Amino acid sequence: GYDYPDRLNAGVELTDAMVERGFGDHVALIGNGRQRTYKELADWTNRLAHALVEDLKVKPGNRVLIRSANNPAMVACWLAATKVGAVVVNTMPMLRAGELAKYVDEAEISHALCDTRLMDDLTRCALDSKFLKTVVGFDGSSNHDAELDRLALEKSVHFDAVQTSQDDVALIGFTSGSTGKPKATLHFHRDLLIIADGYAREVLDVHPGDIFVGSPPLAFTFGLGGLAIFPLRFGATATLLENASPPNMIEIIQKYKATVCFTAPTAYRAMLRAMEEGADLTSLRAAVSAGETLPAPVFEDWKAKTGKPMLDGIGSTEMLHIFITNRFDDHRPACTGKPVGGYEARIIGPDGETLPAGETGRLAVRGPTGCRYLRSNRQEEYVQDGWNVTGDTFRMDEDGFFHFAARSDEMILSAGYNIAGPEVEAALLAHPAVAECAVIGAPDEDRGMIVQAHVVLAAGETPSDYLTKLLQDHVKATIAPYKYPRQILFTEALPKTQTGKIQRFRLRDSG
Ligand code: 3SK
Repeated sequence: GYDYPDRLNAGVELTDAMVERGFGDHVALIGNGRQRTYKELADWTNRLAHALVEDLKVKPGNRVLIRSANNPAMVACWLAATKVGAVVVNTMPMLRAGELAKYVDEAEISHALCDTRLMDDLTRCALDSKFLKTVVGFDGSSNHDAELDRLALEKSVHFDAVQTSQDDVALIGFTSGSTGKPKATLHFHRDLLIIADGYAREVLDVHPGDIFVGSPPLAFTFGLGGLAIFPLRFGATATLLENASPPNMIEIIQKYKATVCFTAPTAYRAMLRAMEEGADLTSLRAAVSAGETLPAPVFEDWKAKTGKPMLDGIGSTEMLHIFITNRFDDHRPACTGKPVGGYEARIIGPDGETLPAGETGRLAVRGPTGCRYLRSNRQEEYVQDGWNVTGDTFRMDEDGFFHFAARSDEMILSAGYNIAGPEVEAALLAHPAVAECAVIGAPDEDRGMIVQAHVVLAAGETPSDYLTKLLQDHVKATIAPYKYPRQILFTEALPKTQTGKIQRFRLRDSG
């Protein structure tokens, strides 16, 4: 268990408490050309907290939206809002007015803090909103002062944070919508610390010398944990990139000798290519991969080039962060690993019964974090008898390792065969002509469904019947032949969420 005091404010724990613990002079955040120590971060967030309470009249429990790319100012705004007892909704910069309006209505958001470069859509959303009454700009670029910065400027660096209790809601995470409408999930102050004191401490063994880098948006709980909570909880340093393209990440890793990276398999593939061209990424001691399945060749290649395993893990916005993971000393390729300490996992059948090792079924988990949807009609679907029933299909082997098969809605039933789309994807990706791919089931008169692959070709390759046949034969030679894609459609790009997850439902809908 976690022995937190009843009164607990995660914003304070990650700032002022770190200064008290002796990390004041240590660099907490790097981004947009500046570095901030823990003392500077504590002072900054306290001044902002005064402005939120005194000027913007934010009250404990108010829902506060933050709109920004990953940068230190976004982290400071989130921490300040947490200190004043607000419930924060972090959002991605690419959301448009209509999408923002859905979040605002669903979470009844009253205040918004917005990078001034991103004001247009939010202002438009606020014009028609019955909830959102206060929108204020902050300077995310560190180049000029915006309204919130000016309000904060003269304030005291001491702030008596709201004495929230450990199970007051601190954060609303919206699911990324890879299967449709985003859902709001609630997380307590203690949950924000549990993911650090559990996963990050046990699996990553974070220490103050660590330098974090990565691509997931802070608006996605994978990013908030990996790029803000984990480094700040242990006195380490977070580098924040507004544009976390693989070349930018590679540059930062080399410049700061980053030690921990959070990103998805596609970026790791780009890093592997960069290493072949001379990039030195050996400073990375932990390469965490999540969000998409990690193909075995990427895992193997990484291990061969760096001598270290990649840490594949699965989490969910509902559970806040990773709950099953590979470990440095306990891992297997093409495998998600074992539950994080404190979590239990089992595979269940259609009636909720536990399936034996080796059988494929839905993954159910329980542990110190769990799903609480804001709208209760969703709750019973996800939480059954205290177990969180994720939308993923897994198999547990005899040694207790969990193996991903598919999201439950990615299983393709074709002529009586149950085929996991991601397995076909992994086979296709192992062919050098394939840059990216997504496999779905397409309706078919004879077979009910057929396996249909949408393929983005590698540079220099051109679509042809010959290539189609070549890829089909390659899949037949790699996995059981009945799984081969009977239809291959070549495309320039795959539809993705803003967090980079492939939206297979869009391919299904357009079919
Ligand atoms: O596996 C994921 O997609 C995920 C989602 C939310 C938080 C953490 C992770 C790894």
